[in-house]
Order: sequence, then structure tokens, then C-alpha cells
Amino acid sequence: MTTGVRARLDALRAEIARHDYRYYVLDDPEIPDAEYDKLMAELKRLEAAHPALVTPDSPSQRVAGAPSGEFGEVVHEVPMLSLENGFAKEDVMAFDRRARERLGTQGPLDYFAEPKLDGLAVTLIFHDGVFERAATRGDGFKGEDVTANVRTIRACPLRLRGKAPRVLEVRGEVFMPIAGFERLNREAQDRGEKTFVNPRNAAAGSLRQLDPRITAARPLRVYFYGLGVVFGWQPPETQSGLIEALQAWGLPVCPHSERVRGAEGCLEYYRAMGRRRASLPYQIDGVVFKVDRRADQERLGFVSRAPRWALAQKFAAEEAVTRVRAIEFQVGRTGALTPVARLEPVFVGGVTVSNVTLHNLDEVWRKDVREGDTVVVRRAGDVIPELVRVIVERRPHPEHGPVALPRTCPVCRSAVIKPEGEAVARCTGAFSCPAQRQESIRHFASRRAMDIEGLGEKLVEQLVEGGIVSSPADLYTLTAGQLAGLERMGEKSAANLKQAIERSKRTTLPRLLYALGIREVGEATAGALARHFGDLHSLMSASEDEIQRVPDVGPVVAAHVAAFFASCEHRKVIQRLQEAGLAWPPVKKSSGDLPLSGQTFVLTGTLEGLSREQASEALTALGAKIAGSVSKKTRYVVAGADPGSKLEKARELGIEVLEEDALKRLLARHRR
Ligand code: 9MJ
Repeated sequence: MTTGVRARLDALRAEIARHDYRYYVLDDPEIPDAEYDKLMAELKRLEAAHPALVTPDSPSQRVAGAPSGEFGEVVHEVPMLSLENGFAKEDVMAFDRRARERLGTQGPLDYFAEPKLDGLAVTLIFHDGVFERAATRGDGFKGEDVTANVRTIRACPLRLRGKAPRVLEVRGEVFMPIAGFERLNREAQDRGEKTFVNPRNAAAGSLRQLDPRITAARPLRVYFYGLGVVFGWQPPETQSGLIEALQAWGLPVCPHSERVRGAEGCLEYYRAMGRRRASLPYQIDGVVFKVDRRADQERLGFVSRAPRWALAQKFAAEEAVTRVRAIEFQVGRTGALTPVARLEPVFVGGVTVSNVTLHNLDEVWRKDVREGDTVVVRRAGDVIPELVRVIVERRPHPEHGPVALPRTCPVCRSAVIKPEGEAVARCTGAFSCPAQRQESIRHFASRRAMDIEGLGEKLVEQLVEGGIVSSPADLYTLTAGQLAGLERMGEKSAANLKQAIERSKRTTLPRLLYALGIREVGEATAGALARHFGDLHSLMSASEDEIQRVPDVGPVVAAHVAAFFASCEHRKVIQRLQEAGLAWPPVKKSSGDLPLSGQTFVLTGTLEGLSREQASEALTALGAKIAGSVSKKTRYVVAGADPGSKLEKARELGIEVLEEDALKRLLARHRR
């Protein structure tokens, strides 16, 4: 029996590794992402059923190990060098002349020219082809052990292809492609979190996470370009040969590197990369020239900590002066307002810049940027232009006042609020704001909200963009014909969806309140509001003060709730929802504490008789809080089948563990 499973596991692992190679190294994927996901799902399913057959180099083992308290120290047996920097044409000429003089070469030397990636230098050790350890450069002699984090980078092979040396240490740069960086920042902004200033900081921040699960969710890539310790292999005679060998082992290398001839070839490459820089998918801050022949490199040796055989030719940071025409606010999908400076268009670093993000209001005030100001804009190593500073001496008279937070949303005119101590201001419009419509409807339909099965992100996008749905109430007047007209929607799925929408009409008040997407109102608060007011009407007519009397509701949440229900737009939607036939059982009003108030539960493993959602719902209805991780504050850990590390943690901390039966008894005891 296991022989068959073993063979299938081997085949799946080899196939997934081959697709990773095609995708990340050859940049030539063979199958669509969905097919790849299927292979990975099968692998994970088989491994879950046969845990003894899991191997450390299995593609399923990218995120392994618990978060660590700190990084271990790694001593580099072969130091990780820095590079000498050049800036002007003369620096390249002088570098080439010195190299030729030392080598006694008359004709031109061959160089290998590489983009200089703006990321983090790392070194990886493979033993008999299996990835074993990764470290950062640190001070060049000692770095930090980032093995668990580098493992999560899917571009990095866990096993080398073909015959590998006994020991191979390879060096390269971990970086974040610009598209991934922009997506990460958009998401952070939507959640009201801080954004990264540039891709380099984002890469560094991601690689230096103590929890590898966070690193795994970051779009990191790596390109390799050098060697450290090697046993059992004779490296090729040239840098260009080395790059080919690395690529053949399945290690990603930069596709824009090439061999060039003499100082002229170097300068030509430098100019060409300067022109291409703005359109590359990653950020570079210059190019690197390396004497191609390894024997020559060895003869040239080192000066202090940099090799004499390499030069980093940096691009100049380009700055330009322009004028701020206006400062406007953009509204993100979750209502976050981002200030943007509209500029007189200015050519800087190879592109015309006419907008720069100012990140958030605190940043605007810190830099004191005002409309009409003359400012310095930079596109340095960074592809993302930034506003460096205001030239205050050139501020016009009469001057504009400091930028103020708009009172109303520039898109929908709903009230804008900026909670005390938070960096981000938000529009309170939810689905009445076109900028937020799609996200609020997706949330409305989500599993823990109205639970409309089959209404996923893609469908919501089509419905909203096609103007078919503009508020949650519109979902309930959709016809099967309208649904069947959507992309990738057959008659049968349209009928199923229609049914799911119908089914969602029978709901609970806490679910509906959560579904409305009121800022700061999660499931627990929705439950507390429902229990306190008993019915929707009383909540809608309550004052901010009355709302604050709900247990665990403070002034910020109360303000959000009151503002939400004060909006005519929102009241209309609620009325239409009720007219569509939404109904929920009466909620038992509670004035005082509930039986499980103040008690925190953590759920782990699979329960048989009820889903995790049902268990949470039942517990929160009794006043309990559900937490994601075990701490000293946890009252009970509920453990189903196959519990994870949470159970171990509970035992460690001596926290009471409830099995499914005990949970059911506890629920029954408190339910009247
Ligand atoms: C970067 N950062 O892209 C080197 N680098 O070579 C490239 N850095 C390097 N090479 C020797 N392409 C030491 C550092």
C-alpha cells in the first residue's frame, strides 16, 4: 500500500518542483495556476494521511517550524564581500585600466555585467543538493540565520536539479518585485496599516520576520550570482559559466545579465540598463561589472573588503523641482483616504511624474506640504517617486493653509472620520460609496456574514462593475436570467446561487449587523449590540451615548455605529433588505453579564458534530470571546480531532482542555 503512495508522492514532488523551475527560473510556465494548486492540494492531502512520509524537501514544507524568538548567528566561512562603488564614466575607465595593468593584458577584458538589485544579500547552503541553511550578509563575517524564512520563497529550490556537489554555498539577492510591493502596500493601506517606503525596505522587513508564515505571504524573489564554500565540484572558468551552472541546478538567475567586452561594453550596458530601468519588474540602483575569468579574479584579489575584480556602477539619484497643483484624497476599497499631491508634470529618473502619494495625513503635516508649494521630487534607486521636501522660501504669497482632513468623502460625500491615534482617515459610506461598493458587498456575502455560498469575489466584481448591483439589497432582486448572463455562469450554477441568496434571508441579527460592514464592528461587537438592543429598530434609533452602554463598546465604535445608521442611504438599504424578506429570530435581550462573559476560548482541530463557525457562534452568543492563539488569558481550549500546536501550548500553560462532548455539555448547561 505505502509503496504506491510513496511513488505518487515522489511523482507529485518532482512535478511541482519542475513547475516551480519553469515558472521561477525559466520564466516559462507550462500549466495555469489552478492546475498547480491542484497538484499541491493532492500532495498535502496525501501527506496529511501519511505523515511519516513527509520529507523536508517536499514543496509542502515551505512554511515549517514555529515562530522563533530571535535569529541565530551564522559565521560566514568565506566572507561576504561588499562592492566598490563608481558613479561617473571615469570610474569605469579607471577600474578597467587598473584591472588590465595588474593582469598585464593588452587587449580588452571580458566582463560579466549584472543589474545591481536593490534587496538583501543572502547566502544559502545545499548539502548533497538539499537546501539546509540560509543567512543574511550581516557585517560580511557574521549574519543572521534566516533559514525558515528563505524556505518560504517559492523561487528558491529546496532540492537542486541534477547532480549536485556535496556542499554548495550560493549567494544572491532577495528582493521584492515592484508589482508585489505595490500590491502589498495597497493591501496595507486598505487595512489602515503603515505602508513600506520602497521595495528594499519591504524585502528587508519581510525577510526579518520572526514568524515565517508572515514571510510566506510576502511576494519575495531571489536571484543568485555567486559562490561561497564548495566541496566536490570544480566551478566553471568564468562568471558567465557559473551563472549557467546555477541556472541548470534550478537556481533563479537574473535574466538581464550579459557578457560584455572592455570598458566600452560596460558603459554601453550601463546606458542601456539606465534606459530600461523604469520598465524592469524589479528595482535596481545600478549595475555590477565582474571580470569574467575566475583565474583573473583570483590574481586580482581584494582591497580591504571589496574585490578588485568587481565594480558597482550606481545610477545617480535623480531629483527635480516642481510645483504642487493640488492635494487630493483618494478613497481605497475599504474607505481609507490617501492624500496625493498632483504636480506640474516633471521629467525625473527617466519618466514623467505628475502624482506622488503622500501616504497619510501625518506625513503631509510632518513635511508641511501645501497646495501651491514648490517641492523637490526624487526617483532614486526607488522606482516609486517621492516628495522629498518643500522649498519653503518659495512658498507663494498669500500662502495656502496646512492641508486639512476633508469632512466628507470626495467620492460619496459621507462623513469622514479619523480615530484618535490612528494614521488613516476613512469614509464611513460603506456600500453607499462607489469606491467601497465591491468590498462591502463581498463582505456582506461572506461566510461569517450572510453566508451566500457561491457569491465569490469574481462574481461580485462583475455584478458591481456591470452596474447590476450597487447595494446589498440589490442582491435580493437579482433574477436567475441576470445571473445566467454572467461570465462563467451556467444555468445550473445560476439557479444554485439564486437559491443560496434566498437561503441567506433566514439569518440572525448578529450576522446581519456584522454583514453591514460598520467600521470596527466585528462578530463579537455585532453580537453584543444585538443582545443589548434586542431588535434592529432600537439600535437604529439609539444615540451615541446609549450605544456606549453596550459592554465592550467604547466611544470610537459607538461613533462608527451611530454615524452608520444616521445615513439616509444606509437606512434605505436596510428598509429594502427588510422588504426583500430578511428575517431573524428574536434576540433575547440581556442587561447584565452573560454566562460566559469575560471568558476567552480557543478552538483547535476538527469538531465532528458542529462546524467551527457554529461553535464560535454558540459560544459568543453566551458572551465568550474567541481568540486565535493560546495565552495566559485563555480560559478553555476546545480540542477536536487532529489538534495543532495550540493544544501543546495549552498543556504547557496548564489551561483546561475541553473535548467535543464537554463543549456540548457546557453549551447545553448555559442555554435555556
Ligand atoms: C546585486 N546586489 O545585485 C553582487 N549584486 O557580487 C550582484 N551584488 C555582488 N552582484 C559580489 N549582481 C559581491 C556582491
